[in-house]
Amino acid sequence: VSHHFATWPWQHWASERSSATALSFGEQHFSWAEVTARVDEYAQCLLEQGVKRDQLIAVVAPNSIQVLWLLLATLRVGARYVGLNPRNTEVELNAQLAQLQHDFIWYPAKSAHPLLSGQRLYLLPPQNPRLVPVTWQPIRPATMTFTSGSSGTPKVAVHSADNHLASAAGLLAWMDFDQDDSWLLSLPLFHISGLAIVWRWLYRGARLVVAKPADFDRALTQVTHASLVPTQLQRLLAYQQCDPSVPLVLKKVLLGGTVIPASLTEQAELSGISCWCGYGMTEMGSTVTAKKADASGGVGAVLPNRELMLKDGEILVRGATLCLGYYRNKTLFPACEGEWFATRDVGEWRDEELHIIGRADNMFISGGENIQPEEVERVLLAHPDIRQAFVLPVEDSEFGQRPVAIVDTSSELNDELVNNLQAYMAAQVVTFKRPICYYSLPEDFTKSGIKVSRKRLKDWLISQL
Ligand code: 4YB
Repeated sequence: VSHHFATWPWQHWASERSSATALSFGEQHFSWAEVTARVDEYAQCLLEQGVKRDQLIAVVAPNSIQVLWLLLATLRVGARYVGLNPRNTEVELNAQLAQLQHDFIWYPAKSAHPLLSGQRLYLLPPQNPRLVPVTWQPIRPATMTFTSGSSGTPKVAVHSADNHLASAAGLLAWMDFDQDDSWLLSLPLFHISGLAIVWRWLYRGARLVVAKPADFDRALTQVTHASLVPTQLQRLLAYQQCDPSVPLVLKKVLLGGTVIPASLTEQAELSGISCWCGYGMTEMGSTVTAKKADASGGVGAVLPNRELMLKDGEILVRGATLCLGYYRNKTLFPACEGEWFATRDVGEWRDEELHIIGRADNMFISGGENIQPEEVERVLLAHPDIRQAFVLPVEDSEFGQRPVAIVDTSSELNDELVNNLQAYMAAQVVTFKRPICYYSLPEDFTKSGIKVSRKRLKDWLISQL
């Protein structure tokens, strides 16, 4: 067993450390006793609107304190939480909701999508202060999370509180996070990386910081811990450089979700931020392998409560953090055929450390030669002017497919920079792997959620040809 909670974690901490600060939101602070009282109030409010155990509450919203209360209250009444990305189009959201067959929906009053299906929930003060008791049963389904679904339609991974707590326990066995430390809710609660922050907070009984969007950059300098995708860390370092007088409380960041350039973690360490590199996925409740950042491009070793093996190069995983299954048509389906979950990632062990080669689905063939786009992207990312890089195939009558690059650069992508990039690549990679042309990454890709979707990039690229 990876945890010792005989009740909801916030109630556990309310009895152990009742007046310790559990949660901060701007100038507002809540002790564990206050968090517990607030969760019970929101839980009562859900019950009064007809929410029952095992029902599904869909939440379409960016992070906010309300979404956090809603998540905790949903767990409290034995219902299930699923977050959807509010930046998705209405068509995408309705397709996702149809797949979920949710019972209730919540979105903020000022939502861009006020017409979504389902019985709408309201967060109002409860009429009746008495709470119908529900017992803490950590093996039951608690959250559902859409996978990033790089190929095909996204699936919905179902996790129990035990799965999430096993994930938190394993990571925190390696990465220090003390009870008086604070972790910023720095990634969305509709993604596994955001949910994992909440469960680490609950596991440790530490402090969670929720920031208003306008305060996010400042909040990031004032917490001790944050989970970031590499582009967020890049932005933080740029922000620090603009105003070095802002003192940095931040001491540890957990990075993940995509390739983590060593040049980035080296720069962060110079600002006194200790970086942890992780490799993980939705199905495994976030991080699977991790290490303290160093000069190698690997993703470290396997954390406690997870197992990992390679089969013909593919990474297979299992353990206490693996989801209960996928949810479809109100039914739970197994996430894997055998005991192991096949990630579709290709990896390799070098000196006791896992290295990610790339996703099997991303590989393409040019003139009979295999190109793993991530390999080319890693070289591009090492160029000082490149912040983000994607290599995608375009149809070609002679070669079948050829690689093109879509890059986010720190200065304008003009002819001079393109020539410079071409010369740089010519010195680094074999001819057939060199991008035949360079496109500038459109801005709306960088600000829409946690990672850039290759499927969307491909559609955009086709529209440019
Ligand atoms: C990688 C990769 C890597 C994932 N190199 N490809 O709490 C955390 O672990 C966390 C902290 C900061 C930022 C993100 C996280 C995550 O959870 C990331 C989990 C995630 O990205 N899940 S996902 O389902 O959306 O995508 C999983 C896929 O992402 C993997 O199968 C890999 O293909 C890729 N990926 N980490 C290279 N370090």
